[in-house]
Amino acid sequence: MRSDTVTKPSEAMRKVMADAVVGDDVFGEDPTVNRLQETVADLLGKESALYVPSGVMSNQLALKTHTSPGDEVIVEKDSHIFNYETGAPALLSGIQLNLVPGVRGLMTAADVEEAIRPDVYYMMPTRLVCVENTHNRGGGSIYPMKLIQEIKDVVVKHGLKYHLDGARLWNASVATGIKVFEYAKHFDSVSVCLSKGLGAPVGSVLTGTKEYIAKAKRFRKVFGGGMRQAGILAAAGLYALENNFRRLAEDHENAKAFARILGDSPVFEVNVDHVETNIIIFGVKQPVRIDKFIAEAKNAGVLLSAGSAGKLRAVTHLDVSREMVTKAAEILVKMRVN
Ligand code: TLP
Repeated sequence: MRSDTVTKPSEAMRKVMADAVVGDDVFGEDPTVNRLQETVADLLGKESALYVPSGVMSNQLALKTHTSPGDEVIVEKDSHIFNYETGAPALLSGIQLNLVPGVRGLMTAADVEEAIRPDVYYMMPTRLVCVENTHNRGGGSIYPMKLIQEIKDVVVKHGLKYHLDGARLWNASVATGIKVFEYAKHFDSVSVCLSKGLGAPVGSVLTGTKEYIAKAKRFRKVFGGGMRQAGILAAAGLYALENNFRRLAEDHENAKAFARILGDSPVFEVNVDHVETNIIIFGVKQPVRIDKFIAEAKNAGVLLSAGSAGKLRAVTHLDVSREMVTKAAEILVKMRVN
């Protein structure tokens, strides 16, 4: 339960990978990659899409394509782009991030507007606002549509661009019943991952206008992301979309069941109402070292990861059943914490 990135391709997924029709995607000749790009563009209601190796590359291509060196980009302080992308915005795009604090990852439109730089020559120009939905460090929290719209109003008013890190947009959509294109339509660019809850071994897709994606494609090559017979991987992505999208509801139920068991114990601090999708962020009431707790849980057979600010993170996915998450929660509850 460290992450939904740990899933392994099923037999059926491996079969479609083995059978995939392929070509050289750097020449645009891989029919399976092209089909995946068209499928995701259609699903998100965007003109064009680009298959890339990872969520980090997808987000970083988005930033690179929207900005010029010396620009500033507004992100939430717990965002993946700021915390887990190894300083890539500075390294690859020469840009600066302006951090806006959020509640469970959600920024307010007023805070975003406040962070926008005035148009004076001695300040860096704000170019872009990024939102993460669902929000990873926020505990899989979902951006309400009203908030997405309110931030968009600010973005439009100030002539900025709007990017969505939708690594787990699928989860938001299944949890709310709001179609992914309804979310995507507010943004200039949207990145989605196939290798999280959908269970593909590799791959993310960046979407936007034709012109934007053509520019991003050039940078993909610059970043070393031009792949050759990538259809073998894209086939897994197509399989994942067809077979593993709707079932995310099961992961959400399992996450709630896991949280309920922890919540009933006096040892853990967890707000079950905050478990909206497949991520559970929880604390231990007694003072403990998180790394030590993670190591002890591992010895007891439960794999967890660290959340933000002294918290633990568990994630449900298609390789853990209700039975397994129940057992995992029971093991944690019985562990001696010291
Ligand atoms: N997140 C990983 C870790 O990097 C923390 C995880 O285990 O959850 N955006 C979001 C919101 C993400 O959660 C992740 C991965 C990415 C982007 C990056 O995707 P990859 O790992 O494919 O580069």
